[in-house]
Amino acid sequence: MKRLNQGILYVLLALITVNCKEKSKEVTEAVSAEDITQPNIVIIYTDDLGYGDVGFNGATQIKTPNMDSLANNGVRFTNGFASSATCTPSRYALLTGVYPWREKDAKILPGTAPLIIGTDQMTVPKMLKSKGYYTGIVGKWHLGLGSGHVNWNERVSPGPNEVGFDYSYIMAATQDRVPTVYIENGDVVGLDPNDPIEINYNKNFEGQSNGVDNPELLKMKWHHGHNSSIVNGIPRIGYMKGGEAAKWKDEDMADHFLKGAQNYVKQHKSEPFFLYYAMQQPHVPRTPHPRFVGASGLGPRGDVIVEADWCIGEFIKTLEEEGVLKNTLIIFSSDNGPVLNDGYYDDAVEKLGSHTPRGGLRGGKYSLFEAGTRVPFFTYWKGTIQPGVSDALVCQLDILSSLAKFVDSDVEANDSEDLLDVFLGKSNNGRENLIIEANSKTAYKEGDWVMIPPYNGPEILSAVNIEIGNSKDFQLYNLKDDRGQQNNLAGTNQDKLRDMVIKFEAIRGEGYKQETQKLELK
Ligand code: NG6
Ligand code: CA
Repeated sequence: MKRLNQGILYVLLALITVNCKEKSKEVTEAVSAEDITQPNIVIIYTDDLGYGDVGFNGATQIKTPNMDSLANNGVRFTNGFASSATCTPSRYALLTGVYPWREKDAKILPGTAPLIIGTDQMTVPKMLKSKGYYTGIVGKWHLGLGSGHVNWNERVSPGPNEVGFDYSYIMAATQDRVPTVYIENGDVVGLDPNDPIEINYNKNFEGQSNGVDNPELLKMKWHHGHNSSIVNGIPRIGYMKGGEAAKWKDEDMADHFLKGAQNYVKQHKSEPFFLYYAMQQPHVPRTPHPRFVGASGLGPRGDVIVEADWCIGEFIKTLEEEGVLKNTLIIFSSDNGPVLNDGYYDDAVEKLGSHTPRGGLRGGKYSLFEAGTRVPFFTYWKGTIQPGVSDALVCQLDILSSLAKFVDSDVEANDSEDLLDVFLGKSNNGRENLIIEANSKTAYKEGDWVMIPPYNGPEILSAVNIEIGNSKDFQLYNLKDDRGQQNNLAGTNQDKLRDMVIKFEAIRGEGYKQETQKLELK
């Protein structure tokens, strides 16, 4: 009996030893494999850049050599989509992998809006963080901060750091909205405690100048909206008092965010990192650094696109100099389509010449037509991704699931599809369908077809002069023969229309009916 026990003990000991050896083998393997299989990930995201604004999609008047070089040496997507035709909903979908129409607050937010991503929600940075990545954002946030009333003079929270980012250096909302300050990990940068910040989106503070009563103080004139507090001679949306020392200088913003992105790479090059570099160009107010004034011949809108292209070139140089370019997957896109006059007189319309920000598509920012959501889109990974052009249907919504696959995470998401092979240029099997959103209204895309249900409201958003897609009738377009959406086939192709409506309703659910006028087919 004793002998038997001893025997069992020996067997057990032997098993434990083998097991331990295997474990330690696993660990060493994992560490060395990690070095190879955990490439850095960078998302470069522009603001209001149109499909046709870039050389790689055919622009000739605005020169974008740095973006072109990446796009032409990576996979350039001709059918790449933002989830929405405006900023907040697109960014919500990009980071959470959830369709923005599922979140009622995913609408263009004021600078005082609370955070709309739940701190318990899955996000791209949260998922990557769980796989050992250091995660950071530099640039535009516009997803709300705090949980109600924000005191800008204390740490502002929850924000990016509470939804997965280890590091954040952001502007709260947009360049045209107060507060006009940078916020690093929740703290306003350079704030003088003796000059506290107060923000109000409804009412000005006593004795403060504003865009309506003080035209003499303006160096940029407002066209519509944008007539509240004046900061740096530019009238903004919302009122702000105090915080003088912390206010950003608009012309330096591009350099400032670039430096932030470069420093982030330098500081984290020795660990797997994720960076969301959310650039502010060419959103209004367009304030190129003096180095870029006149660079495009198209006025400030063209100039800031040239400036953004330069920033991207400098950023890539940093990746190269720091020795991480070959180990970094880059995803480039824009949050929504183009707009010319978005509230300021800045010559965007007058100096447009023959440049076509829409690139032959219909509509623009705010629109359910193609130009609202079909945006510049490419992936680049030096030495790994084979150059190519893909017409697969891909959406920024898919980045979460695709990156989850990339880093071997078991995060599952409903709306976000794993298109990793498509993003890496190994497959052309994109999405079967996609729901796009503009101003809380939605449309359905499948293959070459797009179906827009009937919606109330003006056909043209007159202030910005963009066709937004409203019609009292169903619209059905076949983009293969009709890229510019000129021939509505709803009347003549009822079978296709019916099929599209049924599939749309199956995904969209009942909710959208509140937005539509009538959905009964004739
Ligand atoms: C609109 C602004 C527009 C822009 C947009 C947000 C007015 C009249 N217009 O409300 O200028 O700021 O919001 O753009 O105020 S986005 O790209 O961030 O969605
Ligand atoms: Ca935008």
